Amino acid sequence: MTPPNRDSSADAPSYTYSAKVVVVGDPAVGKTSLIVRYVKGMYNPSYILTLGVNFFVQDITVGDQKLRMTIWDTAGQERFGPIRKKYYKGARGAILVFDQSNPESFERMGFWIDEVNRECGDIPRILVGNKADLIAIVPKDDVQEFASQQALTYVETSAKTGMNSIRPFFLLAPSIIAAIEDKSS
Ligand SMILES: Nc1nc2c(ncn2[C@@H]2O[C@H](COP(=O)(O)OP(=O)(O)OP(=O)(O)O)[C@@H](O)[C@H]2O)c(=O)[nH]1
Ligand SMILES: [Mg+2]
Repeated sequence: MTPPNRDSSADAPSYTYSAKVVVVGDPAVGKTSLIVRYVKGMYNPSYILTLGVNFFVQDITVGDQKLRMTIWDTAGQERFGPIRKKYYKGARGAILVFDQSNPESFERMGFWIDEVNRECGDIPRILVGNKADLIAIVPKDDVQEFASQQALTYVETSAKTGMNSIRPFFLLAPSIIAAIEDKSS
């Protein structure tokens, strides 16, 4: 039997699996910037808030498999909540982003985890502390404790400098593939 999400057509063998990934977190934490840095290698210092949702497509090679990630860049602003919820459907991975220089964005992580749990269930996820180029105000010990409580892998990134900007996606990909293969066996 062909597993779900495995591309079995003869003329489209360019990837092994495809999966939707959602990137969530408070407004202005750098969700769009991280994705654009990863997918396009670019950085824009001005804040252009995301209206509703955008998506990007990126292939990731993991061993001898290729995962086509459709990365859904959601809007952190409260007023887009109802729109955002529609776009969680079918997501197989989540990247949870806060801004290390903005404690409130870290305190709100519980809200984002609850929303992902409610809308997507138990999908693989990664915790990202962005803006590592700025002075970190969120205590690193608090982040480590939260990550271990929630069983989350934690990555510090800077979309501005490019530091670790591909890591969240590369760390997530093997877990997504494992989850797809697990479900199809
Ligand atoms: N110093 C610094 N600034 C950053 C970094 N990443 C993003 N920014 C800036 O932070 C602001 C907000 O970034 P966005 O990527 O638009 O934030 P967002 O999370 O997508 O915001 P919403 O779409 O409203 O949810 C912009 O001015 C970015 O240039 C970073 O790593 N370091
Ligand atoms: Mg955005």
